[in-house]
Amino acid sequence: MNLDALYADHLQQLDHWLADALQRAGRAGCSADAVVFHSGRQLEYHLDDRLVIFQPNGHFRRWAPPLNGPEHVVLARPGAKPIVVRVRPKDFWYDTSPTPESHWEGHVDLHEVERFDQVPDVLGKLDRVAFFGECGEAAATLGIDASMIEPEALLLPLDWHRATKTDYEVALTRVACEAAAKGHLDAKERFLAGADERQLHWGFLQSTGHLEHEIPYETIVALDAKSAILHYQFKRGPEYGPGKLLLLDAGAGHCGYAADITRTFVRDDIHPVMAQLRDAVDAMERELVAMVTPGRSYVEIHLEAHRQIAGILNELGVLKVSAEQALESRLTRTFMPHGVGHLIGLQVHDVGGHQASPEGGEAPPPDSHVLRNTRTLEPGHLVTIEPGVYFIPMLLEPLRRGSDASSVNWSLVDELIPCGGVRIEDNVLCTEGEPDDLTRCLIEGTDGG
Ligand SMILES: [Mn+2]
Repeated sequence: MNLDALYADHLQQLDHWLADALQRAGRAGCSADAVVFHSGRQLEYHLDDRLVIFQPNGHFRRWAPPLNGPEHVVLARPGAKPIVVRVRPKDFWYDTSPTPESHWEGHVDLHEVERFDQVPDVLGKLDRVAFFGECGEAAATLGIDASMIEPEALLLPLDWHRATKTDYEVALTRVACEAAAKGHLDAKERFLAGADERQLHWGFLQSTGHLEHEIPYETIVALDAKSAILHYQFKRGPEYGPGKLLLLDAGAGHCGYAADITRTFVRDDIHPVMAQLRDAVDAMERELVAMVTPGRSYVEIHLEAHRQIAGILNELGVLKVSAEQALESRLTRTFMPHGVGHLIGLQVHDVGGHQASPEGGEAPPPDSHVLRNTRTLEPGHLVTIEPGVYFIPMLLEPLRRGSDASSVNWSLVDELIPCGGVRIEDNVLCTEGEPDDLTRCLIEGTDGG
């Protein structure tokens, strides 16, 4: 993998997308020739001198993914080499020593200053330049008018283009996926050996080689019934366990790019229907992954998940009505109340998923479904596919009391509620041909078995 060459191609592609975005913005009445991307400003906790964990914003990071830290800027102008100003303060409290030479540095016009107020000395006067970043003060220091901070006419096309990953971005994502997959493999062993949720979390960090603040999102480590809480945020210690089922939704990161993997593992003494459900969701997920092909609406994959879940719940005897009737009565929404997945990249839930076009326009999911991505798939789109089936008391209760109550086998449901739920999630690249599942092969070997 030659990151140096991939980065050079990446910059060319970003240049092309930036030119396109500036043209669209121009047609919408926003005249800019260039953009300054600011990584962000360091925050401290209120009335405290402790630093909030810093994360550069995605639009900045796309230009120089290995460059982390506050106050750095990229000045990007179509057709010109990007100018990067790295702000490296003189400091004896924190380590600001030079970073090792990296593959990207030779491809940009790189400058270094000690303070942000020296950045204008490098960039000069900035006319018709837009500013991207959350810090209006920084824009003012650069002499950029507030009206040019993230103008929507420019933000929307740049968000739109974020969905398509360059080969360089895919290469960085693969590194994140390898770390995350290792974490899942190790977690399976620890779970079967009886680890509790805290031990599973610590083990995951250790096997990915990540510190707590380096993972792209809070791990979801849920034993048994807690696996039916979609974003279960706590971790129980020895007071609970060993569990019979583990739902682990946990990822890793590399240069800002996220991997987002979910696996559900069961022990032999789990309720046999839950074990069958796990295998059925796993098989369904493979079929949904195969649907990640260019020209297909992502919504179609979501609706297919509901069709398949209706069939699975009927076959397992959870529902007493046909799959068709279950869909008709919207019963599957009780069991999969979330979307089938989302765009992924520099943000775990990446931007632009609900845009109808590069210029914007809302493309909401149909029929009040919850779904973070409604785009038509294109080669380069990187998405998650993550169907799930859960027994969530809060959602089951209205069904139990409602007019469709007789459609459900409640004695079986009551046996399954303590088991929680199942989710299987992989990260999938849409290509010109077959979809490229970046994660399943890492967890299960190339045979997929
Ligand atoms: Mn996800």
